[in-house]
Order: sequence, then C-alpha cells, then structure tokens
Amino acid sequence: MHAERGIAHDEGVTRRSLLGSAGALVGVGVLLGVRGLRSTTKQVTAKVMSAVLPKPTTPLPALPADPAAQYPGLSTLITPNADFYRVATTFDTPGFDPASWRLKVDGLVQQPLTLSWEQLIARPLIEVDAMLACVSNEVGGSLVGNARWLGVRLDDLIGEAQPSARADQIMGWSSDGFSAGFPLAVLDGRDAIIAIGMNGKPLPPEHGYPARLIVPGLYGYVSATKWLARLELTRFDTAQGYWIPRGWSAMAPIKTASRIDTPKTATTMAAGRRAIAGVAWSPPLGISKVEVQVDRGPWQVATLGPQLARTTWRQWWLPWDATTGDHTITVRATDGEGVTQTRQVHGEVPDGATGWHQISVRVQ
Ligand SMILES: Nc1nc2c(c(=O)[nH]1)N[C@H]1C(S)=C(S)[C@@H](COP(=O)(O)O)O[C@H]1N2
Ligand SMILES: [Mo]
Repeated sequence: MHAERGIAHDEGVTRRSLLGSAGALVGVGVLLGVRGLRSTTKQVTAKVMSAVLPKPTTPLPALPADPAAQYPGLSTLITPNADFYRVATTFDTPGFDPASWRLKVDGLVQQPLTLSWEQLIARPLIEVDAMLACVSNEVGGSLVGNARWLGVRLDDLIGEAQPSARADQIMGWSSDGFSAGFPLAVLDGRDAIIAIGMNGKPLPPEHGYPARLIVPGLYGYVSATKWLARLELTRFDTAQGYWIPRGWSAMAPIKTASRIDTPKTATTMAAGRRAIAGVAWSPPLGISKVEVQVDRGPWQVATLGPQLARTTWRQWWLPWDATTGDHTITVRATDGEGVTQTRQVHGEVPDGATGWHQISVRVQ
C-alpha cells in the first residue's frame, strides 16, 4: 500500500501513467535514500518528542471515554500518532532549525509577512479536533485518521496579510517543494490552523514537523501541506498545486463516508450476539445518522458515539445476532444536513471514491 512506501497516489495503472517518468525518478531516489533516511528519522524523532510543546491559549475539554474500549476492533476516537496513516511524495523529512526557520505569507497580498518560529508560537494557540483523509482512500480503506491538533488560526494570519481582491487561492508550500492549494473562501470561520502539535506532542517528523496546515473538510492533497514554509495567495486560473497537473481535481472537499471496522470482511465467526461497529465522517458538517443493512434486511439505525467536533469522524455500533450462514453487511451515513452518502460506486480519481462499504462474513 502506498502509505507504507510513503509515496502518494501512485498506485495502479491510471496513477502510474499520470505520473510518467517523473514518478519513476522519485522512485529511484527513494530506493537509494531509504536506509540512511530511516536512521536519521529515528534520531530526529527522539529529539522532537523530547521538545516542549507550548500550551494552548484556549484548550478543549478533556476527551470523553472512548467507546472503542467496549467494542474490540472499533477505531479509537483519536488515532495515536504512531498509527496515523502517512502519505508523502518522498521519504525525506526536512530538518528544523528554530533560529533560521521562517514562514512567509506573500503573493497577492498588500502586506507580505515573515514570521520566525518564536513569532509563530507566540500567537494564540487553539486546539482543534479534526480528521485528515487522503483522496486515495478507497471505500472501506485506512488512509484516514483523527487527531487533536494544536496550532495558530489561519484566517487571522491571512487577514493580517490583506489578500488583494484578485486572490482566490491559498497555496501552502513545503520546504521540500510540495504545494497544495485551496479556496480562500474555505476560511469561513472553520478552525483551519497552522498546526505545531498533534495529540499532545510536537508534530512527528513524518507528519510535518515543525508546522503543517490542517484545513478541516478538505482532502490532504489540496490542503494539508507538511513542513510548511510559505503561504502564497494566488489564483486558481494561474496556479496549481502539486497533484493537480497529475490528474487530480483542484477542488476536493472530503466526501461523506462510512466504514465497517468490525467484523472484518472475509472472517469466519461463531454464531451469537456481537456488535457491528465502525466510523463515519462528513467534515465539516458532521454525521447525523448511520444505518446498517444485513443481507437484504431492513436498514437499522446504529448508535452514534460522542461527537468531539463535526470535523472529526464519529464512531457507531449496532448489536447483531449472528446466525449460521454467509452474510453481507452494508453501511451508509447521513451528513449533518440530512444528505445520505451516495451508493454510486466511483474510484478515487479525480476527487475521492464513493459507494457504500460492504463486507462478507461466514457464521458457523
Ligand atoms: N510536504 C508535503 N505535504 C503533504 C504531502 C506531501 O507529499 N508533501 N501529501 C499530502 C497528502 S496527499 C496527504 S493525504 C496528507 C497526509 O498527511 P499525513 O502523512 O500526516 O497523514 O499530507 C499532505 N501534505
Ligand atoms: Mo493524500
């Protein structure tokens, strides 16, 4: 799977042909670099994890009890950093020198800004519960995670730079040349941040240390620039982020989705009472309902877990009397505005997969 190789979106024939020879070159670089980089990353990780993270100016309440403790196999409310999916165009994790680090805000602005690390972390720090999803996540896939982030509000900072009337896109650039652009209009009050913390720790190097963007509701490839170095105000008609000329959509809100975590597909189990459980998401609207269908039976409404925020995934579960035989189980979710996710099956290209997640199990 591409997350393990650390290479985004290059799975399968379609994406490979989209990547062409540039993709091949990236591959070679990664193969040559892997051994050295792995050990460097380990040393960097140790250093980062012992660094002191500033406290939030406005903390969120403590996390509620996690229903995953009651339902083995159910995704936890918060994804531990070590288990969080990982996607990047390279294995390299750029270094960080707090003395020389700078974040620039420029492009179509009246007031270009340059912030040092100290200036960035001296700003008010908020906590945000939000999930991150990869556009390459297939229906039922695992390229999604949920975290409590710590960071600086993006709308305040962009406001200070005074975007010109012509600007309609914010392009986040990383120190390694990656870019991701999203509409300026997405800053509609939602908690988009320059994140410096993830689940109470500094961002792990592979997740963007020292700073990355988190824009709730958008797929990572158009928003979540890791190793952030520059915010450039641009226009969609003249500037494209890294993945756009490679066949992916410039506009990419996260699609409503639901996933069955337990039971796992293709498993054989004993007859009796058990739980069907999983997660569902539709950031930033949230989830209002999850329904489960066993075989051709009626749609049954599942119990929903705590809602940390409408920008996170929501756990759900349903008791089930498993009877002997082969069964299919299907799930569908409804968003915060009452719209049920489409059953239309579509692949990940160009703006995210759709369709209901269905599993098959054998009960003996
Ligand atoms: N610098 C940089 N940032 C990046 C990427 C990248 O390749 N390079 N990939 C993006 C994509 S496609 C996704 S889905 C998310 C993944 O973030 P994670 O690895 O922390 O889960 O990061 C985004 N930010
Ligand atoms: Mo992604």
